[in-house]
Amino acid sequence: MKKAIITGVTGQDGSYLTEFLLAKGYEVHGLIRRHSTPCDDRIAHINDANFFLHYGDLTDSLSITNLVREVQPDEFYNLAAQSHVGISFEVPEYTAEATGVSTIKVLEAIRQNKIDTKFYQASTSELFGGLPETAPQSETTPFHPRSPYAAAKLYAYWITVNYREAYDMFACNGILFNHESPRRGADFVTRKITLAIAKIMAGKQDKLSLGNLDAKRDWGYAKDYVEGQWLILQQDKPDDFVLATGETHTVREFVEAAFEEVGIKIEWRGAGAYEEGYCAKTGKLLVDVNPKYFRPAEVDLLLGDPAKADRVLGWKRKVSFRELVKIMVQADLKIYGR
Ligand code: NAP
Ligand code: F7E
Repeated sequence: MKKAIITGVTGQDGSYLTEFLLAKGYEVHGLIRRHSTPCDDRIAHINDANFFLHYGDLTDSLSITNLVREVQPDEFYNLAAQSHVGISFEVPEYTAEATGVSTIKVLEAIRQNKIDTKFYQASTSELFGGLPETAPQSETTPFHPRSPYAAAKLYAYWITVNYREAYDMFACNGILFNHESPRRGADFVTRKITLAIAKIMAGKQDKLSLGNLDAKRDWGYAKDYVEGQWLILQQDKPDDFVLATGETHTVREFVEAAFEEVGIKIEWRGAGAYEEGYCAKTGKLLVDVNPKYFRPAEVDLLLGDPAKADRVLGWKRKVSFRELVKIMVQADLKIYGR
């Protein structure tokens, strides 16, 4: 039986990856932080004798060292991070520690304890910075981080490559474009939109306030992406891979598609900070822009080129943009009783 450690096990990807690996017959060990109130909603339903949780924190090298010594994993998935780009501008130093420097703690724990494990680092399309002239972005596109989050992930990316080259470790980066699901955190734009629609339909919210509607993202379904994470570690040679859909949409398009799921056509009026979205049928104001959601520096256009993942891993996204929107809207409508 193969053993895997997952940091970030309570997160969106960690929870899907746990289910995926357990279904493949792995013994799964998750690193979990202590909270004053339980924060394990995404994994609370997993009742499996091969699933173990260990208290610790990625900023604490002792908990990482103890964990790898105890478990002696075959595979290590480093998914934990302060993962919110906007919030990284408000907590830049903590983000550097939790999202960047922590990766060296894991790599050193593996190296110093001579653990023979394959290592996966959760790298990100944010590394590219989204300058329009760089699209579509692939493994060879130059990096240009545009946030404290992306700068921290840049360190984590390169230290992973460095340990592969310096110590011959099986260390890989998955450079993943945005992937979403009903388990997406409520403060990421897709889930914020689908939750708001469910609440508006239930009469519990009047309108949805957003930031930059023009930002373009390559949005896929998280379940497809955790399979890609696993595939990256099943190769004979360690390498870095982009996982993306190869399709991009604006935030505005996501809003339109999500409202269409509940039979509402959005009519836009105004521009920039004064843009508003109205129900075409009733004239009710449903969407507006609040500049407090603008970021000090924006990533304008992410569009991934997943050709290498297709060629080498045989990986392709399965769920389309419209299917993703439908899955998320339906799941949130259900939460609010519809
Ligand atoms: P997420 O839902 O925000 O989950 C983050 C996880 O990290 C949570 O389990 C969180 O634990 C944990 N964590 C945060 N700080 C920690 C610390 N100091 N010690 C231990 N655990 C800590 O993120 P996600 O969407 O699943 O993404 C997984 C990884 O992929 C992240 O590294 C993210 O940056 C990266 N990524 C995500 C995407 C995407 O579109 N989803 C794309 C590219 C890369 P708590 O529950 O205790 O807060
Ligand atoms: O923003 C715009 C915002 O926060 C997407 C993380 O998983 O993917 C994620 O980072 C876009 C941005 O995700 C709101 O300005 C407009 O342009 O959903 P997001 P993100 O920043 O792309 C990458 C790949 C990661 O690695 C990260 O960990 O939407 N936007 N209005 C808004 N964004 C938010 N959050 N809230 C708004 O109201």
